[in-house]
Amino acid sequence: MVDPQALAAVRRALEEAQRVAVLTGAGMSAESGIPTFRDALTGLWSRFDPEDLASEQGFRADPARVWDWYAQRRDGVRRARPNAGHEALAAWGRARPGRLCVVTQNVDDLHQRAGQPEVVRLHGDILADRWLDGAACRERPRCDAASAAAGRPPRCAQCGNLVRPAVVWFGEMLPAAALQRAQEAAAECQVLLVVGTSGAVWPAAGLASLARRSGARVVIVNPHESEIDAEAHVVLRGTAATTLPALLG
Ligand code: BV8
Repeated sequence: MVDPQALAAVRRALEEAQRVAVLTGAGMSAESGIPTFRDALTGLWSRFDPEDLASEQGFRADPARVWDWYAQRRDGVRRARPNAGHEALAAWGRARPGRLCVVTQNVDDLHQRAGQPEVVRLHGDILADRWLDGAACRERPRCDAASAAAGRPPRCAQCGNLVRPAVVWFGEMLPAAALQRAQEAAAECQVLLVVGTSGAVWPAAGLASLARRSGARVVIVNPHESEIDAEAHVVLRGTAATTLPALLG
């Protein structure tokens, strides 16, 4: 149960803040039925290491296995609905134009489907595809999606280039513009809400210490301990779908 005094104090800080930034992780979508990243590796995938499946090396080593893992996760995202936490964040952002920036590590589209005005995607979009090797074709038309031969994964019928999910894999650079916008939001906000992340993955996890060093109040919403709890002024031990409506409703 979240401490009512702490909740009231964070509510006040949010209302007084000129700018609020929110960093969300897989826990934000857990109550929408999307397994958290670590959970996604349990059960069927438990014998794999994230870096084996969510990396270019892992994909090149066994494209069908990685493609199937993403296909299963994509089905889950399409079946999922934004939860009360997504809705509360989106309503708060719509009511305060320009004051809230949501930075997400998640590759689902639930913040967007809830109508969140500004969402910065650090790790890409699981529902989108791109070519593994840029446009490898030498002849025209170069590797266009229409020419992709069906398969697990689809590939270019002309040059064999593979289709891959448009997500940021381990060992890959984050999109520069997204990371820069995220760092700006963390450095300029008066309150940073960190919701549903283990704080294990960098450089996203570093946004909490950047916000703190820049003078923001850092508030963590997570039912369990995370690797960045030490960066928080306040830790609310609750879930996204119950705590965010209480904070923002
Ligand atoms: C990079 C897309 C430059 C794919 C993902 C230091 C600096 C820079 C890099 C590194 C560094 N140290 C190590 C690295 C390398 C690496 C890294 O961080 N490794 C980790 C494992 C140590 N980082 C990278 O490779 C990044 N690239 O830095 O490029 C570079 C290049 C080469 C060499 C060096 C540097 C790229 C990282 C992006 C990887 N791609 N996603 C896909 O999804 O398939 S990350 C993936 O894992 C997810 O997107 C997510 O971001 C992350 C998992 O984190 P969480 O979201 O926190 O999820 P998790 O399951 O861990 O935790 C869930 C939390 O929710 C828990 O705390 C739980 O308690 C809580 N929870 C549960 N239920 C609820 C809840 N909370 C609220 N409500 C609930 N109901």
